[in-house]
Amino acid sequence: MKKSVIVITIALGVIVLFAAACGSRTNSDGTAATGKVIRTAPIGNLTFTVASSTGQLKQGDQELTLSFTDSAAKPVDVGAVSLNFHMPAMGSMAAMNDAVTFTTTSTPGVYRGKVNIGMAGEWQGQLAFEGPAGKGKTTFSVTAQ
Ligand SMILES: [Cu+2]
Repeated sequence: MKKSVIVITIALGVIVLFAAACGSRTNSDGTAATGKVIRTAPIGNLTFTVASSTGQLKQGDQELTLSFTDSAAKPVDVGAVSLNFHMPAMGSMAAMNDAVTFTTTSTPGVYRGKVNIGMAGEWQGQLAFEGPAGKGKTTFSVTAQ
């Protein structure tokens, strides 16, 4: 009797561990879960989406997901991407530029990014791509918390 209770407890523990491992793997490779949307807008005839686990840009180090999709919401490989967060000079404060460092994921058209946002406030995202889908460029505003 005691033995079977222990076996069931261990089995449940293993299931929980597997579920946790699956969840984190899906998130870190960026294929299925791209997180919560920070900003999505058209770029050329595609749509870009910047997302993170919180859905908000924040001051400091963070990870973002950037994806490009067509009108059917299918990811599109756009080749090389760049995203710079720019804040114009204000009074005695010099202009700031915090560029995102991107890596590709197993899904073409979905990129993982790392950025260190220097301060809270209003930033201008300067986004561009160049590659198999041609060239695209846009800017968008976003407030860092
Ligand atoms: Cu500033």
